Amino acid sequence: MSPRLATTDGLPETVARPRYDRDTHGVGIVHLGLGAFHKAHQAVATDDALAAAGGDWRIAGVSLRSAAPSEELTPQNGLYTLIERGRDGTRARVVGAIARALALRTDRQAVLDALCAPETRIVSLTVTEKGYGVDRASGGVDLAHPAIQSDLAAPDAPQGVAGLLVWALGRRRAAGVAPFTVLCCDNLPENGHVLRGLLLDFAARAAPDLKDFIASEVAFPSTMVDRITPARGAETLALAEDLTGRRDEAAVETETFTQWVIEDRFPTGRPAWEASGAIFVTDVRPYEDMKLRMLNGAHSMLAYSGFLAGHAHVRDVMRDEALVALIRRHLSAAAATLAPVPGVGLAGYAEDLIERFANPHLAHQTYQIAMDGSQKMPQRIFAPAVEAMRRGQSLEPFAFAAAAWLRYTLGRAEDGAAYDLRDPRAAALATDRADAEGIVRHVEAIPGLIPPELTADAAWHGMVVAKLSRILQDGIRAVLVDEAGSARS
Ligand code: CS2
Repeated sequence: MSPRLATTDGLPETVARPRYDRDTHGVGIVHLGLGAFHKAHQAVATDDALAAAGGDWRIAGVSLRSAAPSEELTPQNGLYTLIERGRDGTRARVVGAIARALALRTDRQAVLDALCAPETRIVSLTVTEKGYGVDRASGGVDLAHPAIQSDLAAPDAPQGVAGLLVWALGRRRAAGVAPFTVLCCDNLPENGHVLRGLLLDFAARAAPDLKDFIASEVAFPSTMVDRITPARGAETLALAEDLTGRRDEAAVETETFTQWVIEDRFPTGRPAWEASGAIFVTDVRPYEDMKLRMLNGAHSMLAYSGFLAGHAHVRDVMRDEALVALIRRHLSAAAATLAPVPGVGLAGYAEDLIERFANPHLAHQTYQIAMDGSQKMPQRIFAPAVEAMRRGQSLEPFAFAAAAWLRYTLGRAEDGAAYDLRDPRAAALATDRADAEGIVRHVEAIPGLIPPELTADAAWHGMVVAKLSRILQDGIRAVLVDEAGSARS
């Protein structure tokens, strides 16, 4: 059996490794949400920045729920293998940016100390859309969210994002330590703004004297983050061992493409992420909308319809002609809702997405993307549908995506096999109604999910009902073929 990865000594020449002396760089970032996406994206950019420009910018990674990430990384001194898989081959790289890996459950004091440390100048986050506890309708806290409930009840024993950040900002202020910059890296539109709104509302309820301080002193730059990162499987670990000759419990695999657009507002400094290709701009919104509506919108559409049609992976979807036609239709409809994106040609962006989705080496599950639809559909499908309506453009592609999602929320495949919806609003989505009209009306009545512009529009409603009704009656395959036919004509 190969030795476990714990140092870069003796790695094969073909494996890239940190081009800096890890021990001479201190920690400057606490990252909340130590999952595959962070390890494939921001930690890699930080590794590049450290090599190019140095600085005390290594990362203390924290997982808020599971202890597994820290159990995997700690025996490896924070090192892990990043496997980048493109059409032209597979590369392995050992990343050194993570200095410490902690779990809130088991290393609570160390996490709190790291959040309060004067050396911590940035707290970044990838906790998924549902992790924040934002009420999207009000922009404030979601009082039904378990972490918000527990943090409001016991603000001095914080468990969730809002509680931890507000508590730490309060402690820093009391100790005369400058606040950290808060960098949200999840797929939410205006993600910095959303997180700011959440913290202000949380502070108003739990620590009112901090509200104005947070409003005026803490920076929340927005970012658009992009790298397709499948959930890790046993094959990932086997491949890492093959490529490096080391066992690595923390290996991740991802595509070769990576993109990061960041609003340049870091009063407490930042790593030289531009060394890794990050673009700094004053307004991220056009890039975020492009990515959320085109990449993520097409992803959600293909995940629901592809899963129902029996495709386990995105690469299988890309071998299904009808679905590819629908992805193209979706991408151009989504592109038509966007404001111009500086420096980006949307037709070329769409072609690149088709290439990326078709990557034969990535086992990216449709079931993974299908997770948490209630948290994803608003920004990916409903917001562009509202914009398309304003512009007098066709709503068909968005109505199809909505119908496929609604069919998926029923929790059973066409052969009757049940699957777990994996959605925090699963209970609200569940209905006894089995007819399309009943299902659509039920979901339209859930507060804060489908925008009123859509629910009030008879044409939209009728289109979704008709498409869902046809899927229920004739099956997804028949509808895919029909929709693709009209997409091509
Ligand atoms: C995907 C994203 O799981 C999903 O919902 O659409 O995780 C997607 O792969 C990333 O945003 C790509 O950057």
